[in-house]
Amino acid sequence: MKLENIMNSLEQKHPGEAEYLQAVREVLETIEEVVNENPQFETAGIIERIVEPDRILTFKVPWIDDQGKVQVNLGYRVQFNNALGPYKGGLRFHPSVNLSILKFLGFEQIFKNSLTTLPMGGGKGGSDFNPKGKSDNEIMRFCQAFMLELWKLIGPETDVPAGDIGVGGKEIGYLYGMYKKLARENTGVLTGKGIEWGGSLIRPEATGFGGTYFTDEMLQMKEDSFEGKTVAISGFGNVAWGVALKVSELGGKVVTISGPDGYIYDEAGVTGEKIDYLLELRATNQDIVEPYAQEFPGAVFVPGKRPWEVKCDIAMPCATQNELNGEDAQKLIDNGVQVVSEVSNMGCTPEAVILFHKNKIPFGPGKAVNAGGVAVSGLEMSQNAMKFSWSKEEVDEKLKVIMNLIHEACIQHGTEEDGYINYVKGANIAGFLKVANAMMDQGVI
Ligand code: 2IT
Repeated sequence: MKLENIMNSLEQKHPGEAEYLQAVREVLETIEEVVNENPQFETAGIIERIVEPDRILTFKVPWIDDQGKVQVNLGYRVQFNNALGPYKGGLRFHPSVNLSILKFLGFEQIFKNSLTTLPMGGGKGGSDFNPKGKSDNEIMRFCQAFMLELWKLIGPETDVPAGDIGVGGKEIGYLYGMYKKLARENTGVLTGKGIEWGGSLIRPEATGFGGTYFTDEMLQMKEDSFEGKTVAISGFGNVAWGVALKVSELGGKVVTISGPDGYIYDEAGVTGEKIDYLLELRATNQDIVEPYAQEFPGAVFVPGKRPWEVKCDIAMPCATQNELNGEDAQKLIDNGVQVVSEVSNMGCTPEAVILFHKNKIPFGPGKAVNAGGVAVSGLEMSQNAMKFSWSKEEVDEKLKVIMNLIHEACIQHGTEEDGYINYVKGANIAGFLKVANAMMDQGVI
């Protein structure tokens, strides 16, 4: 495979789609070896086919705000690859949303979903709608207007969206209500539903819990554990909340959370009622963490900065893409970080990842570390299909097994000659091989 040729042609076709090109380059660089070992992939054009989405759907979303003014947002669904199952992936509502970001997320989702071992293809969608400062009624009207277009494109055996940044249980409720009304059926067309109406237990916590289980496996490889460890995390929403809960259960101490306004340093640890408070913060649609410092004296608010300057044993970015750069990575390394695991999608820049690898610091990439979220979405689909629900313990046990399998796959494909585990390489190869083989089996479609 001529990696550079494929990248050059993609750059020409999609100029300026920085996040998408970054995600593709990272995968292609690490799978080059296995592609060269399997010449049938080249003949079948597997790489050229896997890097382009099957289709991209865009639509206009007009809705009426509380002042009676009509607002217009853009809506998207990127159906990337369905070799392993229905397109599956979240919806992101954030003003930064554009095609490059949704294509990077959809592309990552293919390999992540493959790693879960469950039958799910890859997709992603969303809108540039900004939930910040919106009333519940505005959010409901927006979700309904968004679904008025989206419902024709999705279905329980076709494409199953879920949440992502800006889309939690509340938004899924409004989206599902409108889908059900239009399609006249009660099916598992979205995951992350409420527990009383088809949702899976543990789904809200799953990304954070799964990420913590995976990080625990990484620590076990060093004959270590979370016990007594100081953990820096970013974000304060759906993902950070689950991480804070599980890390403290496993004996670690989370000392930071963050928002776009800055970060909180809480030396006493984000535990107990403070974790519940994170959910209250998220529910305000304000996207700020400063109030945490007023609520809990002893916690310090550091405006306009990221938490990676804090001395910690473990760093777990939980917010968004490229939130930890080369400079941040160097600070973490200088401060003695032992393990870094991305719970956000592509949370670290390529420069940061190179530094972790160079310094032989175990680094878990998002598509492996955060796969627990979509894995439990897959389990929600199974429960919906069976019209049955598993207990919290059953779902949690299945989640643990899946995270362990993903970790094993990373070891199998990512262990280097000196014993260092390159989790990026391991996850990409393991995720890619299944999809590529399925595409081979299914012909040129
Ligand atoms: O990035 C992700 O894996 C998600 N936002 C969850 C996707 C899902 O379908 O549960």
